[in-house]
Amino acid sequence: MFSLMDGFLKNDPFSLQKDILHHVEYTMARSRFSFDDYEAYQALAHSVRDRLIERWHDTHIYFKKTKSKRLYFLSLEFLMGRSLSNSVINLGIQDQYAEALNQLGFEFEVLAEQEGDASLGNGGLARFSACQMDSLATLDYPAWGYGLRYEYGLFRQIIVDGFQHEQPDYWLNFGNPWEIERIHVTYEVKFNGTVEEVDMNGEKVKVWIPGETVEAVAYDNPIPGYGTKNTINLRLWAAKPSNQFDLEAYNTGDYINSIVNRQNTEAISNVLYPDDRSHQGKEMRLKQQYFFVSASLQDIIRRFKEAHNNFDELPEQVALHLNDTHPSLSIAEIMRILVDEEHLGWSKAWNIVNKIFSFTTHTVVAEGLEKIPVDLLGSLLPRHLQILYEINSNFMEELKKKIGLDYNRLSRMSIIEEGAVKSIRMANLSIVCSHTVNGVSKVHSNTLKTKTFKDFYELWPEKFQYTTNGVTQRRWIVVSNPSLCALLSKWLGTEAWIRNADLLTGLRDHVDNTSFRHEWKMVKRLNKMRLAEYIETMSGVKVSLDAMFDVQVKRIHEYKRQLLNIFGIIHRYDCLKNMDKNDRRKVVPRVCIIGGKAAPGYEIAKKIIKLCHAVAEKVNNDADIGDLLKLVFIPDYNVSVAELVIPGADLSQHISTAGHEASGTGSMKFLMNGCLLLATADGSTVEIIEELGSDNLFLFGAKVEEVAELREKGGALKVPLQFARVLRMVRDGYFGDKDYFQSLCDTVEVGNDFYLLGSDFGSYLEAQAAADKAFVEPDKWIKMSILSAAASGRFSSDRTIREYAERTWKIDPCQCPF
Ligand code: 26M
Repeated sequence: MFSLMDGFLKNDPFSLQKDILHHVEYTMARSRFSFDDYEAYQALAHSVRDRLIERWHDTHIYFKKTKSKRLYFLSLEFLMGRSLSNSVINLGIQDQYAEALNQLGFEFEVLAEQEGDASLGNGGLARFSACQMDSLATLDYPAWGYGLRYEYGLFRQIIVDGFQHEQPDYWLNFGNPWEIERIHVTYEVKFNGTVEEVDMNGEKVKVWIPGETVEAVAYDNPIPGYGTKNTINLRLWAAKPSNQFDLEAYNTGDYINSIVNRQNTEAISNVLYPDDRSHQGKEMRLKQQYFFVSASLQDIIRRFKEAHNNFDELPEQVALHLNDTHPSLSIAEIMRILVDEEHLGWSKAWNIVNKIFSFTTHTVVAEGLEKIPVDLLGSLLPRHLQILYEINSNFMEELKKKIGLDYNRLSRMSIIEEGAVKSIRMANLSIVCSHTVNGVSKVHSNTLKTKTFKDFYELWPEKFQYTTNGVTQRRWIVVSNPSLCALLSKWLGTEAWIRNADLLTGLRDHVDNTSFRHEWKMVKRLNKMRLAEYIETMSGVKVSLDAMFDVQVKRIHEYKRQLLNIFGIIHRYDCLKNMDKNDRRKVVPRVCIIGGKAAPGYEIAKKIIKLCHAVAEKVNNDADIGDLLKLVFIPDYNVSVAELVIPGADLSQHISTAGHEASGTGSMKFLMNGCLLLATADGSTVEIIEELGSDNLFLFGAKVEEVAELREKGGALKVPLQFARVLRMVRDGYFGDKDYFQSLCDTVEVGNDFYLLGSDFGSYLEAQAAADKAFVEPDKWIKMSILSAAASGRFSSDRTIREYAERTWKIDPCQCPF
C-alpha cells in the first residue's frame, strides 16, 4: 500500500524530468514535444512548487501538533527577488535539476533568467524582511510572515536622455507559480461608518457600524529553509470586492454603478507606495495599512482560537513583530477585537496586548517618523480613533504619576500630536504598547536612546535593545556567487558555513596560501567578466577587467551622498585631464558603477541621476581618457541586478553622512563577496570595523559626534579648493544642462550643505587615493578581500534572527522531524 509518510515526490533526475514534462503538458497545456524557454521555466517552477507545498504542509502540521509559540512578522514590504534558484538550493536538489534539464536540452541558469523579480518593497527595510524570512525558515523557527500582495510592485526605472522615468511593474502578468491562492481563506475588512453605544445585558458597549466592506484573500508563498525540511509561510493579502451587496443600490436599480463601485475596492492592494522617506497622510496608504492589519489579525486570532480557549494564553503563544510603524494599527485593532468582540474588558485586554508586541524602527531622525492625521483616521476608522485616545489618556495618567506635570515632556511623549494638523504619532504608539523597541545597529540604537526617543528611554530603559541587521548568505553567496561558494567550501573543507556563517573566520587560516589567493583572484575575475558583459549590454560601454570596479548601488537619497561619489569622479577626471602622459601610466584605471532608484517625487534625487548620466556622457566619450576612467549608471537596480553586481565589485561605497544610515545592509553583502569597503563610520559599518579592523577598509569622514558641531559652524567649514572647483564646473555647464543643475549645486553650497559633502570631500579623496594605492599591490588587495569575507559571519541574518528569537520573541526552534 502507498505510504503517506513517504510523500508523493521523488527527487532523482528521472522523476524530476517526468514532473517537468507533466507540467509542460498539463499545467502549461503545451505539447511535451515542443516548448520554449519560458514554458520550460514555468513547468520547472511548478515542479519545484509541488515540492515546496509538500514540505509546507508537513511543517505546519508539526507546528500545530507541538503547539509551539508562533512569531508573526508583520511587514508592509518584502523584496523577495526571484525564487527559483533560491528554492532549489534550499531544497538541496540543485544538481538533480541541472541534470534533468540538461537531458531535456535546457540549462538551469538560462531558465532561471526567465523569472521576474517580486519587488514588493522599496529598499533596505524590505530586503531585510526577505533575509529574515530565509533565516527564520532555516533556523526552524515557527514563524509566519504577513504582507500585502501589491499588483504593481516597485516601479521599473527606465532612463531616457539621462532622466529617470517610472513604469508600472505589473509583475503578475504572466502568472506567479510561487504563490498558492487560498480562495477560501478570506476575511472581511471594514471601513468608515459610525460608532454607537448600545446596551448589552445592562452594560453600555461601543459598537462600530462600518460603512464599507472589502474582502481580503490569502496568497501563500512557501519559504523553504536550507538544510531542513521546514518550509514556512509568507501570507500576502489581496483585496477583492466583498460579496455583501449594497442592497439599496440594487433595489433602486443602480446595478451598473454598484458593480463599478465594487471594482474600486480592489484598488486597496493595487500599488506599493514608492517613497521610502515621506509619510504624507494619504488616505489610500492608510487603507492599505488597516486592510493588512485587519486581515492578518483575524487570521492570527482564528488560528489561536482553534487551539486555545483562554486569551490569557495569548502572550505565551503569540509574538507579534511590528516591522517599523507601518503595521502599528495592529495595536488598536487587537484591542478592538479583544474589547468589542471578545468582551474581555479594557484592563484585561491591555494586560495581554502589552505583552505581545515588539517593534523595530528603521528610521533615524524624528522628522522621518510616521504620523497619521486624526481627521483622516477618525473618518476611516472611527472606533480605532477612540481606542487610540483611550490608550493615550491612560498612558498620560501613568506618566504624570511618574514624572509629574512636566507639560513639555508630556506633550513630546503623547501619542497625539497637537498642532496645525492634529496627528497620531505611530512611533510613540508603538513604543508605549511594545515590550521591546529595537534599533538596527549599535549607533542607531544609541541615537534612539539619546535623541530620537530619549524621553521614552529615560522612562523605560529596559525596553530598548539593539539587534544589528544581517543578510542571508544563502542568497548573497550561494545563489548569487556559485564560484565563490565552491571555493569557500573547498578551502573550509565543509559546506557547514551555509548554515553557520561564523565558520567563515576559518578563511583567515589560508590568507597566506598563494594557491588559495590565486583561486580567489580568479573567482573575482570571473564575476567581473559577468558584470562587464551585463554593463556592455545595458549601456553599450566596454570596460576593462583590469580596472578597479567601484560600485555604489542603493536607493538614491541626499543622505547616502551619491553626489559625493559623482563629485569625486569629476575630480578624478579633472586630474587626469591635467596630468602629463607619464603620470597617467601610474593611474589605476577605474570603472565607477552607480545604480539606484529615486522616489518619483524626489526632485533632487532625480537630478543626481541626471548628473551621473551627464558626467558619464562626457567621460566615456573622451578618447583621451580611454580605459582610465569609465562611469556607468545601471538602470532598474533590484534584487536580481544586485545578485550580478555585488560579486563583481572590487570596491563598494557606503558613504552616508555619519548618523543618517540606521544600519545599511548592502555593505554586508559586498563584504561577504570579498569586496573592499570605502565607508563612513555610520550605521553597521562601525560594527564591521570591529570585526574587520580599520586597516582592512577605507574609512573617512566626520564621525557621528562631530556632525552636529560641523553643522553649527555652518559657513565657517573648511571646504577644500577641489570641492569648490568641481562645483564650479557643474555650475558653469561643463557637463551641459547648466540651468537644470543649479538647484542641485545649491544643496551643497557652503552654509547650505546639510549633508556635509564639502567638509568630508578632503578625507573622501584621501580614502580613494588609499584604495588606489592598495589596488596596485594585488597581493595586499586580495588579502584584504579574503579578510573581508572572513569577517562577514557576524552579519548573517541567522545571527540577527537568533538574537531576536531568544531575547525579544522568546520562541524556540521546532524542526519538522518526518
Ligand atoms: C512610508 C510611508 C508610505 C510609504 C512608504 C513608507 C516607507 C517605506 C519604506 C518608509 C520607509 C521605508 O523604508 C525605510 C528603510 O528602508 N530603512 C532602511 O532599513 C534598513 C533595514 O533596517 C537599514 O539598513 C537602512 O539603514 C534604513 O535606511
